[in-house]
Amino acid sequence: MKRRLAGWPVRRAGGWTVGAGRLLVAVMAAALVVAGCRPRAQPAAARPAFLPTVVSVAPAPNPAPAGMVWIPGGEFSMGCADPRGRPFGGREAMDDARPIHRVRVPGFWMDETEVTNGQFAAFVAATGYTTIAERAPRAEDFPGADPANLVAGSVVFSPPSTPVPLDHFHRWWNYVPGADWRHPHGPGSTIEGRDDDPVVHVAHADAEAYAAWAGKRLPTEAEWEFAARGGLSGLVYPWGDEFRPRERWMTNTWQGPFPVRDLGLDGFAGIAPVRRFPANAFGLHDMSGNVWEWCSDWYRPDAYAAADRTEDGVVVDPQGPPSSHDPQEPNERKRVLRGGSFLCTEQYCSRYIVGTRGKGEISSGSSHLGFRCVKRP
Ligand SMILES: [Ca+2]
Repeated sequence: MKRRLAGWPVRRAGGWTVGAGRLLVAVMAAALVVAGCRPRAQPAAARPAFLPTVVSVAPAPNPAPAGMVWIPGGEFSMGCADPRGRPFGGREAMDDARPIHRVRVPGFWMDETEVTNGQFAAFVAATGYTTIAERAPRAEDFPGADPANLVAGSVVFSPPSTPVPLDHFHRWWNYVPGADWRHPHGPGSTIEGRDDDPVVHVAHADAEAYAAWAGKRLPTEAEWEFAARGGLSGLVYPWGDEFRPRERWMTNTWQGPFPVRDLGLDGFAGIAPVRRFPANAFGLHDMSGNVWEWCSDWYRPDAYAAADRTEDGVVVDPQGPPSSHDPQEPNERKRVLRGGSFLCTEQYCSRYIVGTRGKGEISSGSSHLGFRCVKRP
């Protein structure tokens, strides 16, 4: 619960105004064939750390659960090369996404889209579930906290009116009492008419509760990246190497001066309903941008180096490290986030790049964090 209040600027309900509209927003193409598997074609490029992805050709089990697509499993190179210097590569080295290493995952079904408000509403209607953002923080969990701050709420993107230094996210995020999945911008805001928007303001336990109700679970980080890469190897995005192939917008991110004004040139200033951008080769939408997605793994920056490997150097079906550690905030327990959000921009955070990693304190939701689920046969 610590992150929910500690250190956050708090904007009182009366001080929040909802803006107009959706404010917030191969190396080797060689014929490597192993039993039951085939490689996907790769563009010729020098990516020495990436080996071809090998996708299982075993038939998908039937029938597929509603709204899910079969991810055939296989073996791939997981991780991200330093993106700095590339167009839209951003300013961070992404050290926590290395070493690039070989990973094998079995086949699974994955939600075609992020879980929507409509789907989450069905879960709440069936179970009476109350999300963490809707519960008042307990005084015993926050010793020394001002009781006036022990109010239910969540973290909301709150753009400043004038440019600010990009030195700390507190300049554009506020803890807003009354913000939750039904009121994504705070009191007075609504999700009416937005059933197809991804649900946000869900903490990790909220996402797990939904998944359990649906007979599913959250993806491991390895499952998520294998699925996002769509059988390709080492490419920058789930669809290829160009951010806008043939000038087409492929993902919902931020355009304009961050964090002051989102121009929405991709069609959306803020969250987009699901399925508004092309699916990747596995049929998955929004694996880059729109909202961040919870994974099941604990976050550690050294997780890839520490993972157990077979004699041939493959990490098999990794579940993540046994505990969390983020040197930047060592007292907080964090799980992995993937995919970036509508706030991503090369000016600040370029985690729309596939293979990059995010992290989130487990009891905190925010206005750009959602999830999708997976299921094995
Ligand atoms: Ca956008």
